Amino acid sequence: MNDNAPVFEQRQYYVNISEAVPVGTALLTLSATDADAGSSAHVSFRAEPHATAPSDVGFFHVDAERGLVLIRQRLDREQASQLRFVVVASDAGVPSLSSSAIVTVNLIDANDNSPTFDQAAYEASVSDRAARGLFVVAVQASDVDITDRGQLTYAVVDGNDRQAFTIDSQTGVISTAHTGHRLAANMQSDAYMLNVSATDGVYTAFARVKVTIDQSNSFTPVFSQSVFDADVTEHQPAEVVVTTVLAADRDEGVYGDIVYSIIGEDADEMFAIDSLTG
Ligand SMILES: [Ca+2]
Ligand SMILES: [Ca+2]
Ligand SMILES: [Ca+2]
Ligand SMILES: [Ca+2]
Repeated sequence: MNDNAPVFEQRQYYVNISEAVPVGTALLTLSATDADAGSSAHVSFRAEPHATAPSDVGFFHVDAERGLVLIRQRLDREQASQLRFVVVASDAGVPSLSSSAIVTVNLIDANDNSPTFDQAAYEASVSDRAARGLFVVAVQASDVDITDRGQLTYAVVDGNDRQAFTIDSQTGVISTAHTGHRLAANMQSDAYMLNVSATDGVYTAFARVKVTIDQSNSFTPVFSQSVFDADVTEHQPAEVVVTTVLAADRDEGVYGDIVYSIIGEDADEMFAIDSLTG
């Protein structure tokens, strides 16, 4: 006579397993006892949805006879960190009696995602008067793997001509390694194009950082002499060279270019100056 339902060894099963395990991995073995005899004590197992997470049961397969629970679908901790389902043990009596237990599976994180930069490209500018160690820009990457949070390492992998900049490997803050004046002098073009990386130790992401050096106008042009003497005889035809004046400007680029002009009543009518050559 079937007057006893199977009894699970545990009412609740808690299992920790890596999200990285392959399909077919054994999760646990269920065990239940039945106090009857014969077919009334023959126990078989199955899985059913848990009311709070009805789709979770699809990740698992239960071997009815052996009570072995296997992983049936790839797990992903980034989708769900905990899975829950019900297991039922039934006997073969007539009528059949059964009991149930709850299985809770905690997924352990594996590093299965690359970091990603918050922006694919960053832009910044620095004055050519900047001091060494000045903040330029902060790049930032994130990683959905919880064990990689706050563990990313940053580096500049390309474009850092003459080690012009440094990056804090922990924070992603880029700052000047030289004075702005040196940076301007070192430049191959009008900007530095840095390629930066963020890695979790296995996967690496990249982003571009364009740093423009703003040329400042620091110096006043200075004439080579404070007074230029020139003699002119009377009745000269027009366009005879009287003298050449020369000035210099220590700025680089357009701020170092000199334009000459004559100021003064009458003088600018009687004399002309080549604005480029003096
Ligand atoms: Ca029974
Ligand atoms: Ca994952
Ligand atoms: Ca990762
Ligand atoms: Ca993960």
